Amino acid sequence: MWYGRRVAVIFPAYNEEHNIAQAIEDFFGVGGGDVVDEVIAVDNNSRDRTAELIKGTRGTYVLETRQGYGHALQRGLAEAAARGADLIVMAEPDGTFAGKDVLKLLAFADDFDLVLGTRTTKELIWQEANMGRFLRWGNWAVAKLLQVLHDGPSLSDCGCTLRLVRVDAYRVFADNLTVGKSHFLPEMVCLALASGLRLIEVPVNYRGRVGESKITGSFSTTIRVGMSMISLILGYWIKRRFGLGGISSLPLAPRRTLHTLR
Ligand SMILES: Nc1nc2c(ncn2[C@@H]2O[C@H](COP(=O)(O)OP(=O)(O)OP(=O)(O)O)[C@@H](O)[C@H]2O)c(=O)[nH]1
Ligand SMILES: [Mg+2]
Repeated sequence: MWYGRRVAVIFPAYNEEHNIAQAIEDFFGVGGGDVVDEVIAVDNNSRDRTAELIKGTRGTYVLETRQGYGHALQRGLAEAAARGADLIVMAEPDGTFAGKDVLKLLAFADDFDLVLGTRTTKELIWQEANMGRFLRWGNWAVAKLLQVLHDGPSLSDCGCTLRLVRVDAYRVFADNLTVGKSHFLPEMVCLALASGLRLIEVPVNYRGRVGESKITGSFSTTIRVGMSMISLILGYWIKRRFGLGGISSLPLAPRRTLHTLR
């Protein structure tokens, strides 16, 4: 619990046997163990021991058969909301994120609807991390495109899974999420900005991966995902500009007034 609000962590997991159990424990242990109420691990048709290992922990096992990072995360979000979470933290179980950084996201959860991690802060990129110059500036450039075209706050990372969304904010755009593949993250941001939600980025640690990489470990996959993100961002810009696809008609989240400030 975080000041009376239920916190759920969701992990998309595809063949993550090397670190899934440790990650579940790490995130349950945040803040001494009283902060995270539930860790939901979404098994995405893993062919290794991921399912068996999740079931051996106090985490919640969910199977998503539609293959893809976006499908796994969409399922995790829906599951967490249905199970009564107030604050949902998205993360990865591959050792790249530190459970303790959840506290940084929670620190902003009162004032913002979405709190996005950024992995591009030089001092927090660990030596073993897969965040060389190309990936770092590539993530930054795509994030800047999103920021400028969608009138966002300062953004410096388009691909950081570690983020928090308030469940009331998630419900505003949940039905409009469409991306099931690896370019899912910017869609959430485009929809949140179109809905007038409040976003902020906070720097998080980015460590070396445990187990085999599935997305940014390969140069060609990275380029493909980057291109998909750019066309998604441009597509949403066109939809907003010309009021297509129901984007301009998303229900606007209520703006904060003095009365809603705590
Ligand atoms: N690529 C991929 N990842 C999936 C899928 N389903 C779930 N995932 C999970 O999504 C997360 C992202 O994949 P990663 O391989 O970590 O990709 P990345 O974070 O870009 O890069 P590295 O962490 O450096 O390998 C991991 O937690 C995967 O287990 C899927 O169908 N494809
Ligand atoms: Mg990863």
